[in-house]
Amino acid sequence: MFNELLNEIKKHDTIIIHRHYNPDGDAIGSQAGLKYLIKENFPDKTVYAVGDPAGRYAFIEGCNIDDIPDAAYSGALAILLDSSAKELISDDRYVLAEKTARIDHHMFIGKFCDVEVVDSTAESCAGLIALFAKECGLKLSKRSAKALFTGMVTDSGRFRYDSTNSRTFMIASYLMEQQFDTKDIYANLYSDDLKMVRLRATFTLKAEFTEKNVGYIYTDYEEFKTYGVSSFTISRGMVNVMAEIKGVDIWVNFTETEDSVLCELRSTKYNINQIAVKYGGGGHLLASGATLKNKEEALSMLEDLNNLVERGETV
Ligand SMILES: [Mn+2]
Repeated sequence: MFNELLNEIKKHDTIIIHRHYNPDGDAIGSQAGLKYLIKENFPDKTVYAVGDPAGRYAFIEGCNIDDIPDAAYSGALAILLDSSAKELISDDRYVLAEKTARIDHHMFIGKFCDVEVVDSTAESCAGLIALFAKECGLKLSKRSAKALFTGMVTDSGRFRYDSTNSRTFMIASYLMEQQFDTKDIYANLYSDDLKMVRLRATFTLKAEFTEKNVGYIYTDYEEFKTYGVSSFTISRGMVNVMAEIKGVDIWVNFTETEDSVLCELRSTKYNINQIAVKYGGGGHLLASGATLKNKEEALSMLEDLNNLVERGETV
């Protein structure tokens, strides 16, 4: 599965690594891990990482973004990570590259790179990169392994989400052979500012439930502005205050922005991806997102989720 990718890496002197906007731990861990991996195995190559800032994942070593001119793309290979659609890619200059390759673990929507390594059974993009290193017999350093492990931990919810399988642990074990310190990974990931702890408490109290026990939170634009944080912090950051409530198998967080309603859907057992796709979004079977036009669309989505529970078809 990785031969074509390895050949393209060997063929190009310059490799530019992209990933999605609003990076999560998997996007940054994958980007930093792959950058180290290529640099350490092919020291003569020039490797860049581009995109918007790492935000709360800036603790991952190697997350720094390279400021490069358009000319750097001439004759280069662009590798796009952890992204199911080209609209999600941060820094759209990847189109200037001579060749493009993609490594992803989201549900396959369509091909948009010359070389595609997409495996939606993988818990994380970082896990796929680690597998690439292992299967191609590449040298793996401690810092590369640590970045990739961080990606695996975040995207698998500390090895708890149902995408976690025996291969996940095999790869994690392979990475841990590098004997990096996991304590500071977990300290960085799972301790929070008091402000965020309080924000989560506020959102826990905001949660409501439909007659089918679909959990939902709706934050209108006026209220959103009072929190003084990004829409992403509310939308993605608060959806899981409704996770782990007994009897609640679907939960959704609606966040109004100036011109749309961001929506994050999660479930323990229903395919909420089909609902996200119906509204122009996507993601994974049990975790997806979409951008809606207005509150009416949000209410209509909520009705679709009620119907999904009503039908009782679990994955
Ligand atoms: Mn991911």
